Amino acid sequence: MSQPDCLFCKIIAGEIPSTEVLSTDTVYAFRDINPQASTHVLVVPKAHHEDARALAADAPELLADVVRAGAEVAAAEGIADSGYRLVFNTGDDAGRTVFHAHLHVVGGEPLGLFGK
Ligand code: DGP
Repeated sequence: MSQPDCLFCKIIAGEIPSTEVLSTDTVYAFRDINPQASTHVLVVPKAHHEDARALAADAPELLADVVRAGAEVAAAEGIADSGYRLVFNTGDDAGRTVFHAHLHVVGGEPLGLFGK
């Protein structure tokens, strides 16, 4: 269930290189190309779903796998106790740029409040 023109489907397939952090049967985690903190990892479902809203509606078990993997990534990165942020940017106002659901795992340093 991949989409031929989807950047993250190509990363999952290994057609575009990435730095792997975690891979399971259902999810893949890799380092963000433009990190916003010392730890910035993206967790994506291997099956294509456009965004978090579609993932929640169509495959809630897979959404749970993604969030669980986010926590595993935080533990593996050594930031589980210091704290981290899990973010799904969904829709234009959130600045979403890639149309394959992805969870940002951000941390490793104090994070500012976000909004505008
Ligand atoms: P968003 O704004 O939520 O759609 O975030 C998309 C993220 O994807 C952004 O933080 C940068 C990252 N990204 C875009 N292209 C690539 C790429 O080719 N490789 C990697 N590793 N990350 C990418």
